[in-house]
Amino acid sequence: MATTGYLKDHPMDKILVIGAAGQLGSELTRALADQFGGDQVIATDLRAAASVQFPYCRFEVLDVMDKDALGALVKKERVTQIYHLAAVLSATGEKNPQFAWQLNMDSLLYVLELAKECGLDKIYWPSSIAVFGPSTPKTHTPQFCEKDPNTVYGISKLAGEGWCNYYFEKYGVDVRSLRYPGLIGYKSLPGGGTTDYAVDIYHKAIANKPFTCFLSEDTYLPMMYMPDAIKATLDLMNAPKEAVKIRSSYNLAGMSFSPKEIFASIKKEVPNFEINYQGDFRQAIADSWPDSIDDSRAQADWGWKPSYDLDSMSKDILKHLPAFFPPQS
Ligand code: AKB
Repeated sequence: MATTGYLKDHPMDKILVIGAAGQLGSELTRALADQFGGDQVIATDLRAAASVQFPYCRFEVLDVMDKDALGALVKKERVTQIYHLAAVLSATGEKNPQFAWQLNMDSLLYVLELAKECGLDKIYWPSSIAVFGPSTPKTHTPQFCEKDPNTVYGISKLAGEGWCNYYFEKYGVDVRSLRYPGLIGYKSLPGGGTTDYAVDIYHKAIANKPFTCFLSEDTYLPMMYMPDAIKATLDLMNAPKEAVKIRSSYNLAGMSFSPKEIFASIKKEVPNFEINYQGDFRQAIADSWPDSIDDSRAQADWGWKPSYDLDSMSKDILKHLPAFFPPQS
């Protein structure tokens, strides 16, 4: 129930998801519709064609860079919570840094301003392990440590964390955030990240085709299976306000593995599977990120605990993926 601002007397939560058709959005929107009811959730995306993905909730076309359209929609619908998921990710961001900065930063500031102006109940905004950089401790990376991101995506996420904390401290905006590791799911495709290989590899495995990996075999990265990421997001958003003690963004860990290890895990289920390695510019990005994350603050503050490890994830994905993405011959 909305409790603040112009929404004081609003009897129901109304959730706006920006960038709902993306990898995280398409699964999180479903979970939000399950929690709040489909009529209370508005999925939005740039493309009208994305509406077919949301038969279970409402859908509106929205360009988050259109500040006036965003404000008008929030006010007309008496939105109480915004999940702002639209972003240009690490690999795509390096191809057009100016655009990545503009989209990632301007859209966040529009949402935070709107939250302040309208007294919205809660805002969710994802951060990433990309906030870390070459000077960051590489293993069990702590919550608070040196951060010198060297991608425009990482720079924008680090600046965004600062803005979230600022709007909380200065204006009391209840904004919550997680530093996601690489997210791996079977229901949707990733778009332009450095960790995308760990999704693509399963598609090749079910198609019985060899996989060419753009990272070297011993490149460890923090990763998480999508059901864990959805659970973490809802746990954080449903936690009492006082429990959320970090208002920049929480470290979050699921598992950590290398291409060699995910290949071995898949090979247990698909014995003929083959891999080869052909590095590209994403290797340097991966090398600047941590191998593994210390998420003890998330555990202590709001009880975070992941459920999946590499083998249980592989089994689950290989079982369900063909129904979502039939293998191409
Ligand atoms: C990326 O690889 O850019 C993302 C991320 C780790 O935030 N998946």
